Amino acid sequence: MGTEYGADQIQILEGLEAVRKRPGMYIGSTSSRGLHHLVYEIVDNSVDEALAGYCDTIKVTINQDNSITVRDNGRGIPVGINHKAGIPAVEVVFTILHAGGKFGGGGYKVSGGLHGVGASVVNALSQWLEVTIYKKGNIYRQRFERGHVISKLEIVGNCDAALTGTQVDFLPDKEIFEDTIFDFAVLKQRLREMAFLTKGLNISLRDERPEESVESDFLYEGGIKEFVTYLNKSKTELYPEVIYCEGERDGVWVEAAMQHNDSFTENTYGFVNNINTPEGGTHIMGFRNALTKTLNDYARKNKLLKDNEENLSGEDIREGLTAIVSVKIENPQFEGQTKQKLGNSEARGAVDSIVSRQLSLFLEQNPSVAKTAIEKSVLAQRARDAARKARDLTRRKSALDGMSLPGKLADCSDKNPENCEIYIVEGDSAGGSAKTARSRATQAILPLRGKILNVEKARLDKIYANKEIKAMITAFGTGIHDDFDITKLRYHKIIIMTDADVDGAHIATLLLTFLYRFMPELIKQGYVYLAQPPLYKIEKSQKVWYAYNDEELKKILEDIGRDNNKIQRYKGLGEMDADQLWETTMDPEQRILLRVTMDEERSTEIDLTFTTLMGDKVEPRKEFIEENARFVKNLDI
Ligand code: TSJ
Repeated sequence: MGTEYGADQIQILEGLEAVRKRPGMYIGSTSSRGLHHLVYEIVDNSVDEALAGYCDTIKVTINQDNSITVRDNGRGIPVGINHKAGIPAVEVVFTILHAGGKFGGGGYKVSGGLHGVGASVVNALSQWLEVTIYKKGNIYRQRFERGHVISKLEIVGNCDAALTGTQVDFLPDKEIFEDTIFDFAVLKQRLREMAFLTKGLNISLRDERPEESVESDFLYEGGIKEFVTYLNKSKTELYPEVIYCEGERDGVWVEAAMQHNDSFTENTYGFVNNINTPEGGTHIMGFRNALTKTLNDYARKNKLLKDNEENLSGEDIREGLTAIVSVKIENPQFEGQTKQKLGNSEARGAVDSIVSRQLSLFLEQNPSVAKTAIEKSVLAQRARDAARKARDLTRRKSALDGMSLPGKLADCSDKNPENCEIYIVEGDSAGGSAKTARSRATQAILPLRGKILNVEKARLDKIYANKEIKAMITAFGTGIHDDFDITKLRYHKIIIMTDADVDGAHIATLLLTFLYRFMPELIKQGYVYLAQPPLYKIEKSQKVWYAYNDEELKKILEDIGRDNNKIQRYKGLGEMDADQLWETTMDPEQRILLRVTMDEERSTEIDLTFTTLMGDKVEPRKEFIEENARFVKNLDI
C-alpha cells in the first residue's frame, strides 16, 4: 500500500516469510503453548522497559475476538528513523528478525532462550498487528497484516505530553495456529510469575470474553521473597522469615530467596532473565554450593555439629527447602538437549559468592532460624542413613533371590517392554477382575490394597518401607533415585486404573504424586497413563452402550430414546465383570487412555497443585478446588 519495495524491504519479507514457513523454529510449536508464547514475547519487551527503570505498569487484555492488547507506561518505542535501516525504529522492531531490544536503553534485557525472538516473530504470525505509541504529546500508530506493512507510522492524534507508553494489539493467525483461543489461567500463571520476578512491577490481566469481564492484578513489592511465601502457602513453614540475598558480580545480577517447610521435598526453581530453567545449570550449582558450605560452616562454628560428626550433605540441607534463584545476565548461554540449562560459568561464581556472604550474615543475625534449619538437616541425615540401610538390604535380598517380583503381580509373558503394559489397580476385587480380563501376553496387573502412602507427608525411610511402593518399584524394574535407570523399565505403559469417583481420583492423585516425586522421567517420557472406566452402562433391546461421563450419557439417550432402557451407574470397577472390564477399559482396540504429561515451563504450578491437594492445610485446598472446579466437575458426584 504505497510502500516502495527496495532491496531491504524484500529481505525483510523473506525473513518474516521464513518465520511463517517454520513457526516452530521460532516459538517452539504452533499448539496452544506456542500461541501463549506470543503474549510472553510482547510482554517481555515491556518488562525490559521496567527493568531499565522506565515503566511500572503493564496491562494485558484478552479481547472479545480473542485478540490481545498489551499496554505499558514506559517511554514508548522510539519513533525516529533508524539510520542503519532507513525506516522508523518501530518498523525495525516489527519487521526485522532478532531486532528486539537491541538498541539504546541500558539495564538487562530479558530476551534469551525460547523467549526474546522478538516482536517481529509475533508480527509475522499475526493476522493483524497494530502498535500505538504515546510520546511527545502525539499518538503514533502503524498497522501490519501477516508481517506486511499496511500503513506507515503516522500520527493519529494528540495526548497529554506527560503520557507515554506503548500498546500492541494483535490477533494470532488462524492459518498458523492449531488453536487460537487463549486460556486465561495459563496467561494468569505466567504473568503472576513475571510479576514475582520483577519486584514493584504491576501486571494486570483482563479477560473481556465472558459476559462479565474478569481481572487479576499482580504487584509484589517483595519480588521473589513473596514468590517463596506463595509457593509455601499450602505447607507449614519452619520459621517465619524468608531469607533473601541480592547483588551483582561480573555482570550477573543475582537474587535468591528461600525458606524451609516441614515437608521432605526440595523445590528450587531457577530463572535466567525471567525464563525458568527446569534443567538447572551454573546458577543453581552456585546456589547449592553456597548453601551447603555456609550452613556447614555455621553449624561447626556454633557447635551444632560436633568435631566427630560428618558434614551435612547438600541433599539433607535442602530437604523441605523452597527456593527461587533468579539471575539476569546479558548473554545467557543455554546448554543441554532442550537448551534449558544455563552454561555461563560466571553465573556460578556470582551466585555462590553473593549467597554465601549474605546467607552467613543472615544466620549470624538470626540464630534461631539457623538452629531450626540445621536441626531439620540433621534429622534428614539420620532418615537418609536409615533409608540407605533399608535399600541396601532390599538390594542384597533381590540379588540373592534373583530380583523377585512382588507376589501380587500377575506379570505378562511377553518380555519386550515396548509391548508390555502394567495396570496399577485399586483394591483386590477389581484386581481380580482385571487379572481375569487381561490379555496375558502383554498386560500385567498389580493390585494395590487401600489408600497408598502420601509421599508428601512421609520421610524416605518410611516411603521405602511401604509395601505398596516397594511392589511398584520392583515391578517397574527401574530402581529409584541414584539407581534409577529408565532403560530397565519393564513396561512402556504404566496405567493407573481407579474407580471413576472421588476416592478413585484421590488414589490416582496419590499414585501420580509418588511417580512425580520419585520417577519424574516416567511422566516426562510419556509412559504413564490413566485408564478411563465408564460411568454408565445403558441397555436397550439386548444392545449395550457405555458412557464415560454425563454428557455422553445424555447424547446416547438422545440417540436411542429414553424409553425402555436400563441405565446402570457403576460405583466402582468391582461392579463390572471381567468381560465388561475388558471391553470398556482394557481392550487396546476400544479403551480410552489419558496420557499424563507435565509442562516443565509450568513446574512451579505443578508443585503447588500437588502440595495443595496432598498437603496438610485445608484452606488452600478448598480454595484450589473451588478455583478449579470447572476442571474437576466430572469428578464430583
Ligand atoms: F517490542 C514490542 F514492540 F513488541 C513492544 C515494545 C511491545 C510493547 C507492549 C512494549 C514495548 C516497549 C518498548 N515498551 N517500552 C519500550 N521502550 C523502548 O523501546 C525504548 C524507548 C526509549 C529508548 C530510549 O533510549 O530513549 C529506548 C528503548 C529501547
